[in-house]
Amino acid sequence: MLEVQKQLWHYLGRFLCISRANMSVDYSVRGSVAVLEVNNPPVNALGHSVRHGLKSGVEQAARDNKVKSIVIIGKGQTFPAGADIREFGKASKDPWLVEVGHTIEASLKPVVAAIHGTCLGGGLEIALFSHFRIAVPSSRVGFPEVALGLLPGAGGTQRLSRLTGLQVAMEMIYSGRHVASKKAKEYGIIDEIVTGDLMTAALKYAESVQGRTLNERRLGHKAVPNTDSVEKYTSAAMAQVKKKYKGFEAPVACVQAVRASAELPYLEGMERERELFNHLKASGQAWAQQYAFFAERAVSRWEMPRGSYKTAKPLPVRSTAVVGAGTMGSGIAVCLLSAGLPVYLLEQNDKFLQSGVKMIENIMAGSVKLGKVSMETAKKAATLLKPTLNYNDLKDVDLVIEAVYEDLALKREVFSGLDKVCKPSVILCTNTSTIDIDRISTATSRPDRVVGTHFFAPAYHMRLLENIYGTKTSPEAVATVMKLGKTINKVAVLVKSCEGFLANRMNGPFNTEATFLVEEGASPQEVDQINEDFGMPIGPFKVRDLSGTDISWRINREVAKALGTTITKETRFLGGNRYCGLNDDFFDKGRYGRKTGKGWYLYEKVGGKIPTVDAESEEIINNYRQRRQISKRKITPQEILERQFYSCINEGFRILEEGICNTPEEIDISWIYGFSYPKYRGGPMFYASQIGLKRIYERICHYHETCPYSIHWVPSRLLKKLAENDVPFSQWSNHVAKSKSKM
Ligand code: 3H9
Repeated sequence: MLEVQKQLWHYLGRFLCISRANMSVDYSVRGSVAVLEVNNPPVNALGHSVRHGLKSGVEQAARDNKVKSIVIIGKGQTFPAGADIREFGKASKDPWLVEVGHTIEASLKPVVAAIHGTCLGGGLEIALFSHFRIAVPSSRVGFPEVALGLLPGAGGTQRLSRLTGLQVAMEMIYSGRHVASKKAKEYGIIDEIVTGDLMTAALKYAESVQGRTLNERRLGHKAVPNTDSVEKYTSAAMAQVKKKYKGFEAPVACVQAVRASAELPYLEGMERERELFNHLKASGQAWAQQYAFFAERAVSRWEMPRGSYKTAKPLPVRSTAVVGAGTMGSGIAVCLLSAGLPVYLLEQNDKFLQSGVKMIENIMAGSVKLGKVSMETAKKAATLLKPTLNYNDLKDVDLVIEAVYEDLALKREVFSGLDKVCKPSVILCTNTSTIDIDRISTATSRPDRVVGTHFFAPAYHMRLLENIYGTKTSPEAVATVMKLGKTINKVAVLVKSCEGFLANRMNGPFNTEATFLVEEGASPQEVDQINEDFGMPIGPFKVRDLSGTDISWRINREVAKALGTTITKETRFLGGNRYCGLNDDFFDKGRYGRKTGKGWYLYEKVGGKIPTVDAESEEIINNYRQRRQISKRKITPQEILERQFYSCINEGFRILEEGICNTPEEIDISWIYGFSYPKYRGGPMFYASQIGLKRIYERICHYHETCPYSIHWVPSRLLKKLAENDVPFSQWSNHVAKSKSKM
């Protein structure tokens, strides 16, 4: 059979003048134009065989007298979207991308890059080595390497500035921004935007440039414009990098590399780019960011005991409803509306409803102002929003998201109301952040249709969507909300229902330890600063002031109620676990956080954002310690970091052990998109693998001994096993699967 295929290919190739330099680039001659069609699905990444195919294709075209010009084009959905990231970390194989590029640039026959889809990274570098670039209107170009902890390493930093000038090149490269064809043409990156069939347009364009002198088309020969402003552009770019990408190494190196394009001759600039690229490539940050790239894609391959992404089909969602127009409900409505979905917004009275509508309008207006949403989308959203006080209006919608207060009785009442009016195929979602899905779903006659969709505040901004299945939730319901995540531009992670689910459950010990550390002697500002230096956007006490000390106060009372006890000024243990009532003292003084102008910090006004340290806050903490005869001790930054992050890592291993999720990737992505954990550290589980599980396990055992009354320090069995057997990170999931099957 294989032999027959080979023969067929041989004859077909001779007939159509098609050959395959290798399996990844199809070479054909159409009239006087050689066409190099990159064929490496899904994104035509420039792996070794593509690089080899492109180089040998250009060389073959050079030898063929019939050929007068060359087209490089991508087969399938896109022009090459970059180097093959999976090859990073392996021994590199010749030809490397720069060599391929210089072969293209040196070609005496004009080379035209014909762009569609996403022409990114190494793909854009190949286009910039070509003499001409044409693109269809829907295509986008850019250098996203920075998101992988890298910089464009095949001449991108030296060549883009020669076309666009320094300012645009610096900004495009340090931000990784994708640019649509129209803008790319304005910048001079694209020569012509073509419509209709790209291949036909490319052949026509390639014929039109035959015989053209190519020297002025070779970017390596061109000078960078406005080099006298290099200092000005560099300092402006560095200021932006410092502000927007604190802690990330790659954006700084991106600016340095583009600067070199203005200060050094082309080949020396290429050398500088190489040096900086190699430095980044070997760094822990690049490793972590590339891990995060694949982890983000891996979490979409969800699995639950009764089904998986392979077998379950999502139901179509054409219309939606949100129940509850408070802060979360309004934020969720914005997400749905921005994706073009009609939304019924249901409230119990007109006052709450109007306040929700106003909130949605304000969020939309703010997003337009920040350039996050187009005016067109905002106008369309306004027409898609249908405020209502009537449950019956929800009878035909495909999906409902409940976002009322975190109160089980109220949620059950809402679900029972929905059960009465909604059509049989509806998917009923709850935005609960803690309550077991089964306790809510049993209020309906169709628990298989009930699923958790936990958004993170602010819902229109944070990208995590934690989807939660209960014991009865159907794979179809899960598939629908996982797809919904994509539709509304969230990163959806599937978890099994349990108290706190994945993200908040891990956040518990992280936050509890922060309070214990202050109880023992650290100051809130010290703890916040150490967290911020680690890479968290704001420290845990500033976060608490943002959400309100009243929230933690209420949650603690709920916990006590569930345990059949109450919290008093003297409470030091709750359910046998260490308890710290410091937050209660702030609450008792009316210091609820930003909303009252003071909480753990003092703010410039009610609703203010600038925290300062004040005497009253210090007094509350000192009095608290005195009352309990706690003598303040000096706590090292190392201890602060270990106690907060190692306790949450331990909880992460328990979550894996209990089958709440299946992989460490699901945990890491939840922290990156739910709590803005620094991507350059990969996520708490990846971070643990970098520290080494033996060390993590030892320290957890140490804190278990020194803090015996905190259940979160009881070492996870899975962690112990992995640490003792020195299991590499890539194998953790296999061990999770095995330990689950034994449970
Ligand atoms: C670079 O170019 C360095 C050079 O400057 C210098 C070198 C010397 N490699 O995202 P999707 C996989 S660095 C390997 O779901 P979409 C991806 O893992 C690179 N694999 O699709 C997934 O696999 P799976 C610079 C890649 O339509 C599948 O393709 N370029 C690569 O939502 C589909 O991906 C970038 O950083 C790759 N480069 O989005 C671009 N890209 O199905 C990174 C994707 O097994 N890529 N895959 O999970 C993207 O931004 C998006 O994938 C893209 C498509 C927008 C292209």
